Amino acid sequence: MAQMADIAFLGTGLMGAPMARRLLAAGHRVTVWNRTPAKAEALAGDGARVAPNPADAVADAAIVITIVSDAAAVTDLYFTQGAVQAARGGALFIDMSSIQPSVARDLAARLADAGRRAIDAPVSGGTPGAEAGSLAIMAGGGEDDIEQARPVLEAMGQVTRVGPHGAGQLAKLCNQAIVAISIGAVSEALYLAEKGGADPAAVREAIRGGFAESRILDLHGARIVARDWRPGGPSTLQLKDLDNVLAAAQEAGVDLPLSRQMRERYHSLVHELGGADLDHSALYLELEARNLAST
Ligand code: NA7
Repeated sequence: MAQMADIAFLGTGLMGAPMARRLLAAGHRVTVWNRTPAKAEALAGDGARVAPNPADAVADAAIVITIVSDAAAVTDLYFTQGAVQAARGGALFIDMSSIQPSVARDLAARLADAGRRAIDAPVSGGTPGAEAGSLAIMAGGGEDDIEQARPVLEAMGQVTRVGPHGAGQLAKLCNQAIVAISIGAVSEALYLAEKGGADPAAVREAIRGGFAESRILDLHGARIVARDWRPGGPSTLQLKDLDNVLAAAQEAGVDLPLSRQMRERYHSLVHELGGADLDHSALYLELEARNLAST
């Protein structure tokens, strides 16, 4: 039986809420806070204590988990809204948001200066993975810190240490490049099926189990066939990730042509076609618009 921890959980959005529920179900003592209070209050019935602000939430916590939109939000929470200062000395901060690796390294250094410890541990698997506790968790940071966090993280998914601070975020970007490019590939295949005179739903069924099988063909392919664009993963966050992929590529001195193209197409979906809050499988709409424009 894993040792139960006092956990502060900041950010109970689409991903954070089911993740916090997994921690509560595993028996941890969890205090939640969310900028829009109703989303945190919804967890009271699951046994969470609801805090009025981030500083109150972290006061007694050994572990502080954050999963918010982006680097600006994490930095704001840590330093402007005072979560770092209000936490106990030696508290372990686990940021599960997806942010730039360089920012994760900077945050870890700033936390170390403040006598706190940090891990970057972004996730993949979306809301179904969060609900099932089957997220892929990519952890960067010190080995001892990650071992301390492991029993807590394992309530939410499978944990792999991929390197020092920032490496978890780099792994997530590698993952997001594959996700975006795969959505692009599945979109093209299903669009060709539709326009070429086959039944796209039947084509998806027929190729499952062959070399083209993937979670993206399964889950996002089903969304595309049903034209169900309700967000599991909002397109605006996919665009943020692709911007971060390109920044990391530049830092590493490499060119990633497919990622560059996907970044342009998600930019168009989000900023020209009004798709910011649609699921990232809505890249299909960009493909349709692009084809309509060229006919
Ligand atoms: P959501 O459902 O859009 O949730 C984003 C969360 O971040 C939500 O709780 C927001 O609070 C919170 N947020 C955003 N900005 C801030 C600031 N400045 N301060 C505090 N809290 C903030 O996204 P997901 O759950 O799908 O994704 C979360 C992360 O996982 C993201 O990095 C993805 O790329 C992966 P709100 O409820 O809007 O008040």
